[in-house]
Amino acid sequence: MGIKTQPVDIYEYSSKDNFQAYIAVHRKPLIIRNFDIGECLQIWSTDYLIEKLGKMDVKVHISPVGRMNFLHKNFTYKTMPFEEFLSRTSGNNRKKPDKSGLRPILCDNEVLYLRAIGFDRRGRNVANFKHDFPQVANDLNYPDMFDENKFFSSVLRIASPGVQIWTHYDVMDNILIQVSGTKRVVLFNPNDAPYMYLNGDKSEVMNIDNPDATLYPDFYRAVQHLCELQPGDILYIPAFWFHNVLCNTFSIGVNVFWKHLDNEMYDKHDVYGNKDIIPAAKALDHIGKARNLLKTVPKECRFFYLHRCIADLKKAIDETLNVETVQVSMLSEEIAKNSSMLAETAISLINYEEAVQTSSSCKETPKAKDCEEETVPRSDFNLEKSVTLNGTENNANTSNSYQETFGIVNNKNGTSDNLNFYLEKKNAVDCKEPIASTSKNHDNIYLKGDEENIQE
Ligand SMILES: O=C(O)CCC(=O)C(=O)O
Repeated sequence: MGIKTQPVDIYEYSSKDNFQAYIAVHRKPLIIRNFDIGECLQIWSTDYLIEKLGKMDVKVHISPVGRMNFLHKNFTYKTMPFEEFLSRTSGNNRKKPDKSGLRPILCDNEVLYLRAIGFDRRGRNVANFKHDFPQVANDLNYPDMFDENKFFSSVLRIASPGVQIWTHYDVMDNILIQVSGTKRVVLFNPNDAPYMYLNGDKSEVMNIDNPDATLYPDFYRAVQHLCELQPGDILYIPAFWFHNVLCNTFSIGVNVFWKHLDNEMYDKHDVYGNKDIIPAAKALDHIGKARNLLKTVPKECRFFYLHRCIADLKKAIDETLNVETVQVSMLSEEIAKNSSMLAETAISLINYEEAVQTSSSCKETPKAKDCEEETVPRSDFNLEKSVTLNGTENNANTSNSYQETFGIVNNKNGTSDNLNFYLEKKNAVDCKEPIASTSKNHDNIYLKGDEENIQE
């Protein structure tokens, strides 16, 4: 199973209007190489920055390993003078105290990372590079790409070689301006969210180059949009695109966020540009509440109501896609991905673990009798109606087996290798292995439930 990659496109910047018109249609990452970002390219040496900013205090991440992990916090924060931070960062990997006499804080191979925060005394720490670092602010230019009243923040980022920032999304459009050093950026389309193993706005997959195929099999389905930023490059990162950044060298950059949606969409307390937009945050909260509420419902009707929730969400997807019924032959990749997202929601809603356990117990006990008692397939899974499914039916001629395999076919190659998910219904009487099993991971989901619906 290989990782799928695609290079990020180069974009010739000409004007704000052209850029805005382009991204309104395309909404994909772009690299701009034809813009002069200013004197910083030549003059931002460590000596220069220490001279200008040396006495300021900065709060930095320190970690014993390059691959920083926000979910399992393998780093700590420390406030230190900018001068000390820069000496430690640029002279990384020292085994002994360097010429400035600094000893490692955590370990010999520690890495440091500055993600500047604002110095606002009211606690609204939205970073504003021009305001927070006036001594060097005029050294940097960036293109006029958005209306001024849409500006949200600009963030100075300085990293030791080897720092890798976990895969996450932001809710605002932004540009990442590379001033010094090089970094690899890997981006993922928001439509690949079903494969990202999300925990809030972050992916649980830390090693994106060699993801654990047992823990994260679906991660291989995501396309990695790749680029390597050189000094002077500007990367446009559309809101909701996941990104993972690996600093190949000591690296200095600045990024600028702007509100591409209406102002009232954004959480007023968001200082990092990563709080989910207000209606979506509320919706997610409601889903969490729905899950908890339905835990209090007796089991025999819990599935019924969980499925009703799913049916409602499914309607929302249909409305969004503006399709009532989609023929397999017409199914676009995008729709397939959205449907897969729905499947993910569904799976979490129906108590995934229990479903999988039941599924494996069925496989391990292939005797009809055992399975009859233990497992009755979920048969009223409404997701199947969210798309017109590629179904094979095998019930009429066989006395005791009934199975449908539903899938979403990638229209591009027409194969079932790219099935995003599939569901199976199986007659409880016959617990043989599935007749067709094409999806590697999206498991045969059997739930305890009523048998009547099997005979559709
Ligand atoms: O370049 C970096 O240091 C990280 C950039 C990033 O994570 C972001 O733009 O959200």
